[in-house]
Amino acid sequence: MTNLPVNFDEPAKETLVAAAKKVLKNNVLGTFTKPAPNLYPHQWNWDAGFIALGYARSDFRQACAELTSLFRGQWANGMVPQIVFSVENVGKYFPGYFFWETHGIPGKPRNKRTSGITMPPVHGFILNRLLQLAPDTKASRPYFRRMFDRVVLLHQYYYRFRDPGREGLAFICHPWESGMDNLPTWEEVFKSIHFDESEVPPYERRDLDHVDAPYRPRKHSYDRYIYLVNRLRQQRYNEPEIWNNYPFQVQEPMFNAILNHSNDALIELGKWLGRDTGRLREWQNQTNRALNSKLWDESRGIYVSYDRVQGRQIPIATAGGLMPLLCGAPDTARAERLVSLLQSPSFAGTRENPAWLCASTALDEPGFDPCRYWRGPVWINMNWLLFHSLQRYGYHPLAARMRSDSLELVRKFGFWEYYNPWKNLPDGETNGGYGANQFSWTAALTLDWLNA
Ligand code: 2M8
Repeated sequence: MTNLPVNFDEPAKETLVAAAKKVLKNNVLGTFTKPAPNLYPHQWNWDAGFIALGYARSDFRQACAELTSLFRGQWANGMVPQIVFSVENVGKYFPGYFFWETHGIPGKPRNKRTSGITMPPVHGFILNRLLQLAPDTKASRPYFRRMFDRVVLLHQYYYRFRDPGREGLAFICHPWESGMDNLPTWEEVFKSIHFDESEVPPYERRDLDHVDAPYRPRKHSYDRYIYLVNRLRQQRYNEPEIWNNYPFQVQEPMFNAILNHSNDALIELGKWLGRDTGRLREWQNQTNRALNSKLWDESRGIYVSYDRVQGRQIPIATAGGLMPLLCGAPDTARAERLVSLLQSPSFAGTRENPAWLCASTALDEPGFDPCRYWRGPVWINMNWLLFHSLQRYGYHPLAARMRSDSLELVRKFGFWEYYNPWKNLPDGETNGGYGANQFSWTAALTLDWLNA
């Protein structure tokens, strides 16, 4: 593919590929790869999907192993957990396995230590991409057959347990389920969740041992994350009853766009495997319809979250609000509005103050912060998803910019977890990369973009 950043010649590409491979090599722990050396020492759900792509062309076995290993943590009801804990790294991350109190919950695999919530279901389309890159599709067929069944079971979980109104939209029950943990959107939801301090169990953060506080969530948010975990564990993760009395239930556009793009992919995979895809098609139609009828914000021209408990949209513009392009939900008129917003000062900045694509929270949102996790920084996995979204609608030059901005950031600053969206950094600052360094999905998606 053309359109590499300016001055990006072959030797530069080779250097970047070698460095990206080294990141994965240093983070691999046998059958899975941790997201980062110290901050995230276990296996994370959607990270596993992106990371698999980093191995797909050079080590197909490891690519497949990443998903196999994650799905070993799948619960009997189909839920695939946000974290599958590694026994060796006990005590190195908070909240660890014991805090979740999932031990003995019916349906959790007995021999796996997992958290009790889920994450954006990227697995369907990751699997489809792995199939396209498989060195020997015939030999890999049993793997794809097995994984297809597992991913369908996961989708069934969403439509059965997270969509009580049978609308076609799955709700998330914790900011961590969105993968975009610290969006200003969640602060808005938190405003209507009231509790006493005594309902937050004592806890000690570990993230601040590795990353400075201005780059991570504030205590106010963390207290609420922990309050919600406590509610879930007190109610023994007992679905669907638990949802009759639980304060955080949000239908978020990216989560559902990812789910539906995975439906697209499962339909293709199902055809290849000779499976019935009728139910997947129903889900696919229903979810696209519901994204458009319930989550579209006409005044701003973007998709937004819906708080099921308060019964209202949360009008905050985030990169996730552009993501329904991924699953083909918007018609051409809405797609045009999304794309013009993406190119407007809200995401692209101005001539005097230009921005790298794409800020996680829009640059003009009151809750925007260029350094704090998910409040504004650029994330490479979001850019990768937006790249494919834009390609789907034929916006090729803009897709190419999404890719070249990402590669330029990586090349300039290294394989960080997230990046300052402003091209002009404050005086005296030379590093625009934040959070964990040597971050796995940044390396993996760089490799995918470079076809390496
Ligand atoms: C971040 O989330 C974890 C909790 O799941 C954390 O902050 O401790 C998020 O960026 C999430 O999207 C990501 O999957 C995870 C591991 O990279 O880190």
